[in-house]
Amino acid sequence: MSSKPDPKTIIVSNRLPVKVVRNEEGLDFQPTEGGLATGLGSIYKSGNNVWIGWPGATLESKAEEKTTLEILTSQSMYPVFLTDEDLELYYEGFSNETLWPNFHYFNQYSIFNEDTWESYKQVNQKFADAILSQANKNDTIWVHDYQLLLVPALLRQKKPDLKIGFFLHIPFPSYESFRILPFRREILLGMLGADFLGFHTYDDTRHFLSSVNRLAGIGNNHGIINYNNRQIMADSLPMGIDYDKYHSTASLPETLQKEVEYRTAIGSPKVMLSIDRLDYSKGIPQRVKAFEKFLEQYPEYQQKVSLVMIVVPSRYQVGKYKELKEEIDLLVGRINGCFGRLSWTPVHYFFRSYPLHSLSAFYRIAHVGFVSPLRDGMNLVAKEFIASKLEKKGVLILSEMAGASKELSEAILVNPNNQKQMVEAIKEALEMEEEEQIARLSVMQETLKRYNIYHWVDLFMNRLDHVKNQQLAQKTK
Ligand code: GDG
Repeated sequence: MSSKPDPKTIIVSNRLPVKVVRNEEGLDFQPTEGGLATGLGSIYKSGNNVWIGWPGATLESKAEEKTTLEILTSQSMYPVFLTDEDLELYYEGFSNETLWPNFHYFNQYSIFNEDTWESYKQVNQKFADAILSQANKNDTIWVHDYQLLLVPALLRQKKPDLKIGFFLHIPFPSYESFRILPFRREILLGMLGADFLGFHTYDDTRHFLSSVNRLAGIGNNHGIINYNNRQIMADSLPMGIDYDKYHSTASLPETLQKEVEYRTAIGSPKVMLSIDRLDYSKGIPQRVKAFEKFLEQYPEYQQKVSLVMIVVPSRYQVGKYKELKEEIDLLVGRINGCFGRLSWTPVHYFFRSYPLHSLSAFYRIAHVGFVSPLRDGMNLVAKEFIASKLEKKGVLILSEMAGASKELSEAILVNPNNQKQMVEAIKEALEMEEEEQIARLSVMQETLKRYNIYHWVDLFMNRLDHVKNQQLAQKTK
């Protein structure tokens, strides 16, 4: 008698939650504990579940690939090996120079190129093949993000009954932006291979449904799409954070030690904080310019407040990112040169990343969290800042253009393009009474505690199950 294997869940993302690093002794495997890795950790590590993705480095020989495969499979991961050319064309090219700018409304930065599109299709096929090599009929597949938009349909073609979920971590743009893409229809049909499609916000879902309707001629009924005799659902599902982790890290001895160290070194009575990857969507120059204007307009705040700005290196091979770095360097130099004193640095700027307890110490010393992206799918930094405020004191300035603003309405909400409003928001934040700070933060903490990352994962899986059950019910009618 043949026994059927237990159904498993396969998580798929461009990057695995581990990074291969080459050192003198050979290959080293370091965990990359992002929000997604934490939230999905309990899933992929249990039973025979697996996480499929690129291990973060190109490998130089078959022997290196073999070692990587062995080590990763023993940790419930399965690698997709990419070549330097794949990375240049599929990742830096189509993903980050075509889709990323288009989805963030930076169409002037979008490059349309047949070669990068071909590579995107090929690499999506590579991912689909890797998944198919691991997937059985009753398995659940959860595909993540804009690098893998074609994967759901590639899987569906080969295994029509698979249960496939897809989550987009960045905004889905309005039809007017999306329709600019030359390969727009193929992309939509790729996504429609999924049974359930999740987005951070209601607007992202609405934009997706509108494009499906107008570009593929497929309508919907309150997010339910009927396509190829299959019921598909699209819905908004804002991603949460591991609230308890950020809350408890904020009281660790090493965090508190760093906090004292940073507070003393910065010296300024008040601290504003921003943390982002180097990215033009994050509105970093606009934020620095608003701070400059603030110091000019309200000189009484000079020597009283500093902006601590952490910019984490990212996608440095992509031309626009290099230009952005140069722009930020110049701006920070200008402000510090113009306003700085021996005893006071207006902008403390760090182009590097930090371990979690240092990040937590920065969240702790900040009176104001200054999160002002021009466009952001969600923005987890805003949520982590709130979760780290054990005494409930602190003010969040948050861009309306971040998905997080839909949940965190007690923040001071700003349009990052409106400099005057940003300047006034800084003043309001610095002058807010403690009682009001506590009232606002308490509400936001309650929201984030309840709608945490584990809740998000459960909700996603429940929705996916629900759609699949509806499909079965429809079939048996
Ligand atoms: C994409 C979407 C969406 C940052 N610096 C350090 C560090 N970080 C961590 C933060 C946070 C994460 O990186 C950044 O997350 P964001 O949400 O702010 O932004 P993206 O990287 O652009 O993420 C975004 C997200 O996907 C999830 O769906 O919210 O809109 O663009 O967790 O804490 N972590 C450490 N050291 C650092 O220096 N350890």
